[in-house]
Amino acid sequence: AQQPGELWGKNADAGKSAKTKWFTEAKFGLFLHWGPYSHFGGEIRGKRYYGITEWIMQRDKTPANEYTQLAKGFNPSEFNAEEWVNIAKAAGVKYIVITSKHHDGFAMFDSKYSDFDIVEATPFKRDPLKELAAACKKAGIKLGFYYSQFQDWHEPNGGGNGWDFDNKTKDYASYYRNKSLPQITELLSNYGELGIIWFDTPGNMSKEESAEFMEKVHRLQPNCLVSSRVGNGLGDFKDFGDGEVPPGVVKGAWEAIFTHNDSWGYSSFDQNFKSPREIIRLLAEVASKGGNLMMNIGPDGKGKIPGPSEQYFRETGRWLQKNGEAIYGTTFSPIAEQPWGVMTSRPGKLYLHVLDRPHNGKILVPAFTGKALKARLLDGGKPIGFKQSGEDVWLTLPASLPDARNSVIVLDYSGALEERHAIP
Ligand code: H79
Repeated sequence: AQQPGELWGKNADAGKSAKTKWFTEAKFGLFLHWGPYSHFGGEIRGKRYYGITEWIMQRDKTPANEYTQLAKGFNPSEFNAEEWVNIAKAAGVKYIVITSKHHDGFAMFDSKYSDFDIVEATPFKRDPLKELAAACKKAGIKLGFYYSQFQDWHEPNGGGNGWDFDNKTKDYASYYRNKSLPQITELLSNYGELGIIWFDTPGNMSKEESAEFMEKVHRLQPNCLVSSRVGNGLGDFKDFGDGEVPPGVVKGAWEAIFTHNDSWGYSSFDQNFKSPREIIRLLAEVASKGGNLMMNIGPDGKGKIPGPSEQYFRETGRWLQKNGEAIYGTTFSPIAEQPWGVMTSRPGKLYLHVLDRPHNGKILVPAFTGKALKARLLDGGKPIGFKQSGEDVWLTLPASLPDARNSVIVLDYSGALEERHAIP
């Protein structure tokens, strides 16, 4: 298990290299899961599946040829890339990662290496990834592609499908050679500059195979980052488990991934969307530990972003408009989490994210080895009274804070803050 303050992996470069700089500064990303499963929305062959809908084929044990037939109903005629990117921009995300091929094996782009793609296998005909790439470029948002490199339930030699095909006799190498690696080449050749190839579930890949995928990406686009789920300890940044935040500070380039409700793909009956309050506080927590939050939305089968997702992401963006200085480009808190909230930092500044105002309005920053110079509310600039004695800084909050979800105080200081991730 990761220890507080520990550096992730041998390949992490502490986020300081030119290559990962944009990523470690970005702090907030948008994940998009979109494919034929979005059209099914949790229901296939007359049966409902609660939980993660992008797994519906596996949960239903739908035969590959039948899934292919049903996928023809996927026709996202209302898709508008600029509309999605507008929402992303308003939400304040700095990058978007979208499924180019999930475990069902369906390519959301025009592929020469499989006819199970959106252009050939559906009435939609357009290449949505082309349109999204153009809209992202225009808006200055980095784009990444999720690609399921091992699992492919459509292919006899792809990983995961044991209901149609025999897992024991599969020739995985031929699947990598004939589909997975060629499609990676297409993605890196036809969609401009990419920020990330986001691999997932490496399954039984060997270290050599994981390395081959990583090298392929870097050969085609040296600046493109690779997620740690390429497998076998490789990758340019670390992803924790789905919906997992590490217990303490982690140094290096990393990401926590969450989905807005309880499914990655669109579900017609999952309304358990995280409120703006939950997103804003999670973002602060993850930033205080030194990472990015990539939060997922599942657009529906018509190509629309669900109303609550749009609304709650836009509201998160309104908070970031006022408080972004305490998130973007910051690094982990040198001082452990406190009863009232968490901290982020940059040279000379400590940002106190007040998540829970104590009734008497007094908050303590302990183990403070610098000299406190000035304190003010980030939103509005109102000065905050403080008193330092030794390593204790006490601040007195006003009776009413600008935002009950998270009000940030900027504490300017001189000197150096020692890292005190565990305070006795
Ligand atoms: O793309 C999203 C997920 O589909 C993918 N990773 C994120 C980013 C993912 N792949 N595997 N898993 C998540 C975990 C799979 C959990 C499972 Fe199950 C438990 C698969 C089979 C048992 C849940 C329950 C899904 C089917 C039954």
